[in-house]
Amino acid sequence: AAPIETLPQITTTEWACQRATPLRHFNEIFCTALEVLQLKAEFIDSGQDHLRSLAFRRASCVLKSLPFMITNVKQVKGQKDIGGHSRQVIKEILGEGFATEVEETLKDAWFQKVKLFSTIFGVGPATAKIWVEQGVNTVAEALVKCERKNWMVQWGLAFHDDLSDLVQLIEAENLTAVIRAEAERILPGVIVTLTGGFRRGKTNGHDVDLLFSHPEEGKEVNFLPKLLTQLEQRSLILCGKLEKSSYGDRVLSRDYNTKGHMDHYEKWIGLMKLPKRFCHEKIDPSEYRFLMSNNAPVRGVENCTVDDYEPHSKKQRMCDGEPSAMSLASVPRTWTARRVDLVIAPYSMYYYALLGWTGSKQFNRDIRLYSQKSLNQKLTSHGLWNFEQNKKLPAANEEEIFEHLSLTYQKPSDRNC
Ligand code: DCP
Ligand code: MG
Repeated sequence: AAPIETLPQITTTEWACQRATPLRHFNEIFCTALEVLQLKAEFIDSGQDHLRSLAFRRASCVLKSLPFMITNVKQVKGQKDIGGHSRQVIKEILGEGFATEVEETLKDAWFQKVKLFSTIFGVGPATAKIWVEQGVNTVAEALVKCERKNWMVQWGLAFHDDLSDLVQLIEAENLTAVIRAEAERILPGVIVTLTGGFRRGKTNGHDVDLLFSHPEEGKEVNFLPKLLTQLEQRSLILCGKLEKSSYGDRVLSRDYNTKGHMDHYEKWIGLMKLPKRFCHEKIDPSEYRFLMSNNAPVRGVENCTVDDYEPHSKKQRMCDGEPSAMSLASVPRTWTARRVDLVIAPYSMYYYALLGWTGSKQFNRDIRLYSQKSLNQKLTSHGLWNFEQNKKLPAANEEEIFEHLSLTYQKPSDRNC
């Protein structure tokens, strides 16, 4: 082995938001292992604080940002984000090629089941754990055995086969193009951005996250229900729920708190029916519209409001009865069910929403904690509050948010913490 003095030394920053974390890096073997332990800790501690699971994540984050591969555990000694447990895992992998705890976790039936169930739409680790304790072993059993399922879980279970298969970039891009064409007809000048993992350069993901806005503030009001009605006419909607925005004026105050919610924007969360063609070839949206059964704009959409848009609650009731999600899932289809989130932000908050919805989740945790601890500023997906100046700081692009926070700009593909 090379003497430690000749090996590259880690020089890292205190916060993950102060450095670039690319998607592909040199320490995959360690990060994959640490993230298994992160997940295990998250499952065990679900409902409690996430300190243990986050410790593994922070260690993995440092490793992802290094321009070289760790070849000797002494290289990570004294790194505050790489604790004893993580160091042990790295040491074992360096020596044996694997870490016993990780291998055992992956083989553990409880872990496998909680992991499987917590990927179901509408099911989190807490519910997944309850199911496992109740003796549920498979998705098919969950469908039969579990009672009091909400609409998300019912549809999530019925379409689990479709949904467990990752969304590919081409599908996300085709869906974005089709939705953009529809959106543009309803509201010319509308901004439609594919966010989430795809914006960070991932080539697949568990869902499609679309953020909308309009440069003329106020124009975004009532846009989402109109768009949804139109998409429904285009046979793109399977099921979903539109949530009203819930920030009101509070978002402008210093006491504003997202309290467990990711944010308070108006949003639609649901499943869309993506034509199977979407995964094979680039779609021309104008041609796609021509192919759809109803080519004409939907009458009445112009005056549609959030309260008018309720087809999904009807569908939810429907799936308690006979024309169940299950029977729909089992017939041959020309489409695949996909998880889609649609979010709309007033333009004055748009770049904060963009930053938040681009993620990663860990990047958000880090940059928000950094803002609070290092700068006494409160960053959310709605804005940035400076407590010293007692005011909200506007931003006309993402770069300005980093400037407000005295951070070097990190492009989306470098936010893969
Ligand atoms: N987000 C967050 N906190 C959450 C959930 C989401 O900050 N509890 C933000 C960061 C995410 C973004 O929203 O990157 C989109 O959420 P997803 O769960 O879709 O995450 P990704 O798009 O990053 O992952 P995937 O590629 O699997 O969809
Ligand atoms: Mg996503």
